[in-house]
Amino acid sequence: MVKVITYGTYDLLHRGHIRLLKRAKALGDYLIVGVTADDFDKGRGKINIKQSLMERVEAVKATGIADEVIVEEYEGQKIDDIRRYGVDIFTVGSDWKGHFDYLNEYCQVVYLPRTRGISSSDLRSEVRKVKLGLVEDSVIVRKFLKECTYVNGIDVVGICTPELENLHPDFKELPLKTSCYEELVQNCDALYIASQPSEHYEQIKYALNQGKHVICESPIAMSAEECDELFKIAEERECVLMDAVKTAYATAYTRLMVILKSGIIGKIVSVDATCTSMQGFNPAQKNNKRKWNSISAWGPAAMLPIFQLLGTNYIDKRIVSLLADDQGSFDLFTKIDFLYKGAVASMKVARGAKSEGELVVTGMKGYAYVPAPWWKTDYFEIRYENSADNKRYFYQLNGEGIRYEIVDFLKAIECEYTLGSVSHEESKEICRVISDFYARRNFFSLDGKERYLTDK
Ligand code: C2G
Repeated sequence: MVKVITYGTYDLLHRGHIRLLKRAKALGDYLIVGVTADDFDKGRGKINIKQSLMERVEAVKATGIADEVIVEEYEGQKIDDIRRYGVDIFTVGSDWKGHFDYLNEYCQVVYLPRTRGISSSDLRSEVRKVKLGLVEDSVIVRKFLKECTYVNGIDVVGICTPELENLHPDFKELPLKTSCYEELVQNCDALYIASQPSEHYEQIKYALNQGKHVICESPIAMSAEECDELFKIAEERECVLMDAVKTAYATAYTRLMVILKSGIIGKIVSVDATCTSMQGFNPAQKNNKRKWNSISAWGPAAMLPIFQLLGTNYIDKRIVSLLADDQGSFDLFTKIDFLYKGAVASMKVARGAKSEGELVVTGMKGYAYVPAPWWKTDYFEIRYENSADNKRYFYQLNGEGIRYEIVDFLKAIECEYTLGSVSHEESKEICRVISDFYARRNFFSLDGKERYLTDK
């Protein structure tokens, strides 16, 4: 019996795939089809696949051409499969010509001519593109714009920023450039908002009421109540409202959360996260007005692992800040301690102070160590008393997580599946902590002059 094997993603199964499968089958007596898992595809740069792995496997099965369907999960699996199943022929479309010649050592390699005029990418882009508007001109928005170019199905149509005359050249090509927010909203289906946190609530509310989807840099509002209200409007209007916290979408971070929840380090007793960056901030300069302060710029990312591992129901917290001036809206440094039933957590954030930006999760059997800068890492370690038991984990990180954040936003808009990386509860608690900072609840000042301490 001649055994043939072929691999593919098979997204939105089309006649090109079916012709390939039929010809592959005709090469022998038994056909094995390897369907590529989402994670493996992500690693090789295929990110916005429309169908889930299950749907794609089912679609291949439904053709009735394959004798056996397997899942391709890791680099190098092809060699393992060829040996394991005693495969005689490996085949794939001619778009891969030469790429798999190394398999000749194990079996015969056949490249079949690719069917012209059809592809999953064409089918994907036939789905109407989402017209996206950007709010504010800043470093993160420029990164977001760049990442949009890697994602199918999104079309950036314009930008709104108060200082149009100083617009960064990266945005010059956009069709619409305006300082009128309403005009931008009118001309798009969805918005990416990265304006000042104090502007988020009004801007999001307006956009949602116009039936537009919103992804907004966290915090999405300045109080838990406002945050709740926005999610309610989004639900009523059937619009997507999502926090943009890129770390929440970084593969290493999401894997770390899952691994820790599986109990690999035992019961978690402490989560300690530090994020500092002095880039783009000069304390001597007086025009830091439109600059995000430490708690807004870094607070959401630092709170994320705390809330995702220990929940949002802490018993108490203490906020300690070093403020830049008498009005006290700009914190150069902030440290927050959270007290939970059976655990503690702390976060340190700073734009006017420097520290090691690491994440450490303490467990009763071992600990997780994520080196700086942990919020955009591709690597972490699980460590134990006996270092021989230590494990290292590596993952591919594309676009600091922003690329996957955009894919997730699009999936949410199309009502398919989403990763749901930041829950409403987490989003709301982030807003609450930040509002407590401004209201000086549970607050100490480090300047030695003020002492605020009120009940939570
Ligand atoms: N194909 C084809 N004609 C088309 C489109 C695709 O013959 N018009 C073939 C491809 O060459 C491939 C198979 O159909 O052999 C599946 O295509 P994809 O789902 O696009 O998978 P691909 O990314 O090519 O994965 O590691 C190699 C792979 O797993 C192949």
